[in-house]
Amino acid sequence: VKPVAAARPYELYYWPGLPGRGEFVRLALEAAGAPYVDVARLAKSKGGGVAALLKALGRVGPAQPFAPPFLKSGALVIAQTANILLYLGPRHGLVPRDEASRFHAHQIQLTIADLVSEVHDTHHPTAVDQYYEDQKPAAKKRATAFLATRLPKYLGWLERIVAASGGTRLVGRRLSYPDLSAFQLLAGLDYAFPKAMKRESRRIPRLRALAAGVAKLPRIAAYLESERRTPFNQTGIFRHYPELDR
Ligand SMILES: N[C@@H](CCC(=O)N[C@@H](CS)C(=O)NCC(=O)O)C(=O)O
Repeated sequence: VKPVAAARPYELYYWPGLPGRGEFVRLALEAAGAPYVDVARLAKSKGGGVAALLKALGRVGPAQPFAPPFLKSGALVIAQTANILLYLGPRHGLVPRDEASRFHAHQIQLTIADLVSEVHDTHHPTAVDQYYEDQKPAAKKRATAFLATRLPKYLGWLERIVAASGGTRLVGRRLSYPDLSAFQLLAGLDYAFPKAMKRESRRIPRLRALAAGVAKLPRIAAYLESERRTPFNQTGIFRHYPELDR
């Protein structure tokens, strides 16, 4: 009998030192108990570091990623957070099997990606490659508008999806990858905009309960306690600038 070959670990490529968009992928890998190497966090002597990320990012070909995160699975290279999750979901039972549910999960994930971009733009409204300090007045305007209308609209939508799916999850009644992302989303928003989120929380009881449940999943709870989990900080997407919160 041929021994079953051990599955090769996935290679996740994301900037070290910040949770960023890589965290949405990490949470899925951790929830699945899937072996993975976080390449840029690996020592340079072990073939890791930012140099390894840049080398992989610069490898020209039809599947060349535009930006991290990207995932290597064997010979396959997949970029775009929602696309990576679209790939991982069915491989690890993190999405129901039927086609409609898969597209609903992807639809939710793409919408979360839109929200993540809008959060990013609250501190970088004018130019992605310039400092926050150089675009503060525009950031204030953008954050004010975001908190007044966009945040409640997105969160209200997610809350209604949970209610319509049976009250506990985003897709049907079992855990799926958008639930993990919703947990990360709320954690990030709580960090960045504690005042606004205190106000919003009354309107999203089901989403709050969903996120609290995700944090208690044994693998996720263990991950959150581990050094693999990077705390939010001022270099990621979710940044806490008190002047932008209200
Ligand atoms: N839509 C992409 C966005 C990827 C992205 O913007 N990645 C950031 C880090 S979170 C980056 O490295 N951007 C570099 C760039 O846009 O030049 C996704 O969801 O994965």
